[in-house]
Amino acid sequence: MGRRTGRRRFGPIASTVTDRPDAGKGEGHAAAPRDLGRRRDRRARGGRRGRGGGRDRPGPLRRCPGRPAGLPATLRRPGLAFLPDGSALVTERDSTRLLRVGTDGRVSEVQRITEARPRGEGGLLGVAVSPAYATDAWVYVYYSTADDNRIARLHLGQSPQPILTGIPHAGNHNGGRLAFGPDGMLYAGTGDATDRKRAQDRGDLGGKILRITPDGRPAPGNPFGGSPVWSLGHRNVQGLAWDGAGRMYASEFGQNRWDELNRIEPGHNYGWPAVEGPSDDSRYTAPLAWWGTSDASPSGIAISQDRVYLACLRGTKLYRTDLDGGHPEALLAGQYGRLRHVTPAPDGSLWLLTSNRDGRGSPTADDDRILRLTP
Ligand SMILES: [Ca+2]
Repeated sequence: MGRRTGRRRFGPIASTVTDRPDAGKGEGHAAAPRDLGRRRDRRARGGRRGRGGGRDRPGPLRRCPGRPAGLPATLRRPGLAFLPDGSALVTERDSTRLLRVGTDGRVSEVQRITEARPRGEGGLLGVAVSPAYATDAWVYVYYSTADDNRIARLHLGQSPQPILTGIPHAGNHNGGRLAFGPDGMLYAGTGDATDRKRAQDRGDLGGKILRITPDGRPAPGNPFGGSPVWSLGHRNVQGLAWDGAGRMYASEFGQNRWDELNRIEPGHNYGWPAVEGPSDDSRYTAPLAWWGTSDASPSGIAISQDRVYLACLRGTKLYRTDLDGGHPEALLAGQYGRLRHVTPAPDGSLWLLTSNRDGRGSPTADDDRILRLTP
């Protein structure tokens, strides 16, 4: 990644970057600027850049001895969430299998979500575990049907009960990340379903971050009355995380210019499709950090020890930044191929999902894998 400078003038983009539904191609991009890492203008950040360079920087990630759990090569796995016992639930988009990875690394199939209809980037996507799992045993899944994307909850082994339906669906840009916030509410990242005007329509569930109660109602305190919409102007949100102060972050998979790390505030508009990356338009909230799409293409994100980690698909690396997006570092560059997701485990390790068998990677015999790393 290049050394950070102040605001950079946008360079020209290649001629191939029309808004083909396939071009967002979700996880690949037709063309993108050179390898660039850019931050928003220092003036807007209170000049924190001077804070000591390498001081207090965490070291490189290390592989945990004895693991990671190697999964048998299968399809790509968009979702991962931990159960209270330290085992993990993993979704497989195309097979619609819900898998459980034990603390010993063993993998077992819990069930298939037969209600899900895989197509393009749709299928069985995100998974989240109720914060009250010990008493309510609810597991939440986000999946595509023939008509929509929806959120359902289930008790393991039983049929999913839809709690929010009608999220726009298309071959690409289906969103799909689910996560419980520190407020106990369930957040979902949706995509624009390749109809970009959805993102600016408050009445449309596409291109949004949604916030609902554990039983699927619009959460109290949402910014637009009785709507589940929490923030708008998103293209295809695939990563959600919170820091220790309860601030929310999301990754934004850019069309062909800039991928973004955003801090999410209720009711804020993150610009898509009018703006990609930073802008001076006060209607839109600028990202904390942004990268050229060929450099990053971030999917899942995680926060651990006051650092943000972004799993990058096309960029085949793990970016780590400060909580304000500063001091970006590229970790694991090129080592494991495309990285789909990163999640902190209950034991403090980070679990990464590779995504080299999604038709866009170069899988090795070991792919796809879960990597377990020590921050
Ligand atoms: Ca944006």
